[in-house]
Amino acid sequence: MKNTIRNAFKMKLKKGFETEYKKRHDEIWPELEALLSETGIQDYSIFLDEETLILFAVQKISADFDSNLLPNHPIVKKWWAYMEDIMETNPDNSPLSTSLKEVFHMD
Ligand code: RM4
Repeated sequence: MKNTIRNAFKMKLKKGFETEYKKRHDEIWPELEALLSETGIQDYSIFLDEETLILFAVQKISADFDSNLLPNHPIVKKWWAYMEDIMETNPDNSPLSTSLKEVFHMD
């Protein structure tokens, strides 16, 4: 995919759910994965800092990525409701998320 932008953000896991979080992502719903891909996300990783329970997410998004599309999609809403018990979330079940600024990159 051409014209991609690296996007990074952090989220927060609730204590005691390290194994469960990994398990749910190992078994990610195929329809969610397909949706993320169709929306223009690729090369998406989430890393866990086991000391702070910060989840560090990094992905490539297409330059024309529409950030309004996913939060309003029924599959994403269902996933967020499913994940709500193990992550720090907003009242609408979306994960608490903070954008991160890129300060270095090497290909
Ligand atoms: C995360 C969180 C994100 C989602 C990934 C797949 O735990 O719910 O919003 O993009 O899963």
